[in-house]
Amino acid sequence: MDFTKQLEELAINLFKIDAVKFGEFTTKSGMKTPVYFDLRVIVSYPAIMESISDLLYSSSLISLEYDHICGVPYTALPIATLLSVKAKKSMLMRRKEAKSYGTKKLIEGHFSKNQKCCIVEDVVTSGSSVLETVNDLRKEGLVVEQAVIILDREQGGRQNLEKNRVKMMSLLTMSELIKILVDNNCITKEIGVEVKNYLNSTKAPSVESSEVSAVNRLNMPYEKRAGVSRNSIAKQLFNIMATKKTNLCISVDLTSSVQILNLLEKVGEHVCLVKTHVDIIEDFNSDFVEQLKQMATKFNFLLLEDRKFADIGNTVSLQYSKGIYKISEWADCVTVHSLPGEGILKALNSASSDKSKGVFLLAEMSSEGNLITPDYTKATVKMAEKYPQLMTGFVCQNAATFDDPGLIQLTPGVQLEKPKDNLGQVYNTPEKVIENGADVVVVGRGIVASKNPETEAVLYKNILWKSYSKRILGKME
Ligand code: S5P
Repeated sequence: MDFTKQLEELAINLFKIDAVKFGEFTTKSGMKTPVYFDLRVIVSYPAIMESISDLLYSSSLISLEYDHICGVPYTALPIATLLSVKAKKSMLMRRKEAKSYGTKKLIEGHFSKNQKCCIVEDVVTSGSSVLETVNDLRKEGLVVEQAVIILDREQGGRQNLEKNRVKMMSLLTMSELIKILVDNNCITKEIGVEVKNYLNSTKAPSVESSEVSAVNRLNMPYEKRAGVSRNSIAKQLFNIMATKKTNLCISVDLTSSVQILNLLEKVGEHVCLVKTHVDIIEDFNSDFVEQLKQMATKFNFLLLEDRKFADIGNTVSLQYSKGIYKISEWADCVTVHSLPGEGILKALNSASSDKSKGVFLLAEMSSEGNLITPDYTKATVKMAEKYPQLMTGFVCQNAATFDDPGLIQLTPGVQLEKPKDNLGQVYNTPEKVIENGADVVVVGRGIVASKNPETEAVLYKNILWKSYSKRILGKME
């Protein structure tokens, strides 16, 4: 039988065995619904179990790369078992509660860190149950990026999973199921329309978005994240953002110290971080550094020298503390490329300095055609794991780059005016970068080159803060 025919037969059979019912029901979370699923009954029908596992296997699992399969307890467990046997891949089982006796394991089965695990689930509404399982597996060091499910209720689950870097493949969406049932006279057209209207108007209940937030740095407020940071600069920066209500970093790419100080006098109160390229300043001197530091204290912002170190450890430790800039003496944090390997972090970590220090590692770049690959990004994040006290965060463009809520995503390439410059820079809007996981947003020419930098800084600050406030409530679309 061909795939479409088999899927159609499955949909009709699910209706026949009352695994899908129509009427007026109230869900666990108190939501009224004209359609209800109870896939627990499928265990009584071996032919349906077989058909579901055949279809899931041939439509998705066969094309995926993974080491283990893990079902979301409990309804999906028998399906996960069948799939594990069919695919000849080992299965993992997640306990809902850790055992109170013996080994306090949450995950049963043999596995090693960095192995890939594919999730199996029956029905997805908000995605929160899948995410609970994903979270426990990730805590054990497993890589979880795929979920195969029987039915997508199309109420926000797919988006919630995507936000958490899990790609969902479903056998049926609710609309497809309804179409099959109407076409085969199992339900009337009217019921079909009623269910469609319901789907269009009802999102997953809010209780589920708070469950989602438990596993997502994007929904955690800055003040909470300060509490889990292991780098003192990240802690300070999170606290400054929460206090000043701004996540704007200004990139003062100007070539005269007077221009920089004048600009900061105007925008200082609106930013949490000031990013410099001191090697472009023509009259750099120690007096400028003193005034910069005073301004940082006066307006309560931190200083990031965007040096983008990229040499062997020994050279970098000299570039960091010697020469005319003596960066280590005044910069709270610096940007660093991972390209040369771990030695660069080792060097900065052991560089003696009287003050706290932090590193933003470049995991991605905003410029067109840059040579960074997804593997490079992953390896960069991995490299940072050994230096938790040094790491302030990553310079990157995507939320999927890292999970640790104690680290900061610094995102440049932001402007309201235009989509790019003529030298390869690519711009996103402030709303977009916050949606993509930015915690601190770098704006340079968008403010610096405008007629009225202060007005412009306030504009960026307000849009960014509004977008962040929405994000922590889990309301980003
Ligand atoms: O990928 C990157 C990384 C950085 S740190 N893309 C960037 O644009 N930057 C820096 O951010 C860049 O060096 C510049 O100082 C700033 C962006 O400036 P704008 O004028 O294009 O907003």
